[in-house]
Amino acid sequence: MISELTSSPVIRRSPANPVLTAADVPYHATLVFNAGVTKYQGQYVMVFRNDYGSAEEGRLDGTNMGLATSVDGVSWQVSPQPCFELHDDEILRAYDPRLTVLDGRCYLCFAVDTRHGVRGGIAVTDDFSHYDILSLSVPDNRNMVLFPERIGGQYVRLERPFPVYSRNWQERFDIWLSDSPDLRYWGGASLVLAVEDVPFANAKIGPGAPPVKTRAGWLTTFHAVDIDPARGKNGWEERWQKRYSAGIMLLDLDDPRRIVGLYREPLLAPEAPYEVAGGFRNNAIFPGGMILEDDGEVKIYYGAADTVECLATAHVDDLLALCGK
Ligand code: BMA
Repeated sequence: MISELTSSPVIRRSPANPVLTAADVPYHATLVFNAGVTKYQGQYVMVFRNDYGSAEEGRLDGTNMGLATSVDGVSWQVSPQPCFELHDDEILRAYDPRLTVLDGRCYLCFAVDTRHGVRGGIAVTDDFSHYDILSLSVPDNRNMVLFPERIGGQYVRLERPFPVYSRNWQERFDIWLSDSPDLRYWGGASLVLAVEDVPFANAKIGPGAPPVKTRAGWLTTFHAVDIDPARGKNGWEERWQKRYSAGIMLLDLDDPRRIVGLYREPLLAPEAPYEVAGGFRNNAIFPGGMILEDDGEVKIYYGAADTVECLATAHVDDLLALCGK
């Protein structure tokens, strides 16, 4: 069992946390979390997951995604209508958006629950109202994140397939990378980080926010899950035995399949009140957005307790030092 986990001293939670909650959303919203965040056309842009239902009755009815914009990355204005939703006879919902600006266009990666498995999707938009869906992976795959530039001429993504048959029917899942000439056809798959290599995970890991480029490599977050069968009810659900923490690593600039630095302790572990209590699934930290500012400040956006959206900051040099650079 993995016992106590604490956050790195280099990271600071925003005093404004949570920076977005259901109360900020002008339509039916219940759990507002796991957002993708980027800078696009001169402002901060956030696409958040909204699971709507009734907190009082402990009931969820559906999922859509909402759009919010900000001038400072801390206080957000939510658009009047949801901005993205997939639902038909086959597709149950799309969720957990991540945003990457690449060649001036905004790409949205997301997970799709279908009747025949979970798929990872990539769409492109210029206005957050029209989307061109470029690819949907074979099941089961999710937590897709796109790098913000081509590397060696190829588009590159991190992803998290979930092989159960070959992993003894347990959640032992790892982070992979694949590349593409056109964002539609993906191949060259290789393992990047295995769950066994993360001391604060005993179950699965997955990519967090899209990587940011630094002098020492691609800096990127991931989520790490530990399960303790002794844990019981901790949130809405009858049994919630998992804890999600955030980790950080550094990938080689020219060959991002290669890890050049890995912090072997959590960057962020659930500790703040809005992370450990009062939520749908307490003790869940799920990073989905990361912005490197000109002055070296790194903003990390994360869903907390599957209920609200939060922000933490650190200096890029401190994050690189955690990764041994
Ligand atoms: C994962 C995903 C995330 C969620 C997390 C914790 O498997 O479903 O969307 O935040 O579980 O519940």
